[in-house]
Amino acid sequence: MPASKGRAKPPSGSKSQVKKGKGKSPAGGDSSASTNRKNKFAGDPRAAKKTWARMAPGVTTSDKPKPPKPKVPTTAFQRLTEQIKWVDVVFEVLDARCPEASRHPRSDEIFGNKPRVTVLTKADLADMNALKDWQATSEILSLKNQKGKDKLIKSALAATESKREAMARRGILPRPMRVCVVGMPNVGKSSLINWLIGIHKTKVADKPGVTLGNQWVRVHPQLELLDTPGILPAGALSKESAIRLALFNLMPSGNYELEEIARTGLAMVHSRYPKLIQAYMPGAVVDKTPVAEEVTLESLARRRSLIGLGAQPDHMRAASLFLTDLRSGRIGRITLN
Ligand SMILES: Nc1nc2c(ncn2[C@@H]2O[C@H](COP(=O)(O)OP(=O)(O)OP(=O)(O)O)[C@@H](O)[C@H]2O)c(=O)[nH]1
Ligand SMILES: [Mg+2]
Repeated sequence: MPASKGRAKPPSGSKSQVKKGKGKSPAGGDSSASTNRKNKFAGDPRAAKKTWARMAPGVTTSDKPKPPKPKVPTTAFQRLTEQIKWVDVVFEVLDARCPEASRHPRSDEIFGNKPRVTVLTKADLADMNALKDWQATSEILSLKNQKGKDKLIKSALAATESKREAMARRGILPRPMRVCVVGMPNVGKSSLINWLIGIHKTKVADKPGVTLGNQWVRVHPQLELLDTPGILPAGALSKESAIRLALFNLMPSGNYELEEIARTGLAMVHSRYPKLIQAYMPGAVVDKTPVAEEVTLESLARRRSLIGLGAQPDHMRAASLFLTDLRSGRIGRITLN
């Protein structure tokens, strides 16, 4: 029937009214209402302002008191300083191949008066003669063997002794002391925790930036360790420190130019450890200063038959090889202070 067919169809005029949605939606649903409000403000920002003023009588949008901003630490540095307030002692982990460079330039400010135990890892890769000044003030460890565990635990307990005594005096029930493990990326913070407990509880890999969040691990009835992400104070580093961190893989590879770092590193190692370079590149001239002509990435590439396009020595592959050999200890035990 033509008449009923006509009624069933919504009239074209009414359809366009619903779409424009000036008033309440026919169904009164939330989504339509919010759509209508949005539409109302879309063309005229003053309309929205007026509505706010109506909602809070006597208050204009400009006078409306802003809620105080919560003091949430935003930078890694702020998060760390905040965290350290809540622990009893800090393990400051440094790399024994470059202890000075791997210490945070603002470490005294970060740690304040908090008891601190300084731990140098990777002793098996480092030159112990160059670490004489560190022996009295730090624990120098190789996590590749079991030596030094008891001594480290004792140092941590000794550093918290006064705290434990103060708690006992005030009648507070004894609890494990909290230790925050802090250091630059890839120095061996997570490995240190695993080494202490003898199992792989925390994630470890030979690249900077593996630990992304905090993790508590009980390593002794009286000690709980907090594994933390490595902190790289990129803006505050001296050029000398940055070079050492790059050489020993303590900063992300995107932060430096591989070939340039390898070239600088080869010259540094050559001038400080000429005998090691003589063994690494037999026959290379090692007694010229400042840097012997022969000890270059080019000659290393030739010696190792790293030949690239146009039968030319491949400097990039030589740079990569040198860094791998330096970091793994294949060249020898090296410390660049
Ligand atoms: N040879 C040697 N390697 C070590 C030693 N300590 C740690 N490593 C190695 O160093 C690398 C980095 O160790 P991690 O424990 O992941 O370092 P991290 O400080 O936790 O690193 P991020 O979580 O990235 O900050 C791993 O390949 C470890 O095996 C050590 O004493 N000797
Ligand atoms: Mg880690």
